[in-house]
Amino acid sequence: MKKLFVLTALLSSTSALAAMQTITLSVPSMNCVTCPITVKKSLVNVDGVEKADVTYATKLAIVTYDDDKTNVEGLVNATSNAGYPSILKD
Ligand SMILES: [Cu+2]
Repeated sequence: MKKLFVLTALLSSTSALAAMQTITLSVPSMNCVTCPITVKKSLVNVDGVEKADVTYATKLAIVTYDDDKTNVEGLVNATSNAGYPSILKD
């Protein structure tokens, strides 16, 4: 019985890891060094976002999120609502 419980816990933690996604968004309207702060804040406030690295020099946002909780559209909406429209970079 105990073994079964451990196995179940192991399987559910594996599927939680599998749900993490990392994408790169292009945020062309960032025009100064403080813009990334606003963009990053908008992204990390989205439920499910674990990490957001936003760089002014490249105008890119690299976002790690749980795809059970949000998706690309949710991330794009978050930056757009903060005044910085973004698009998925592939
Ligand atoms: Cu700025």
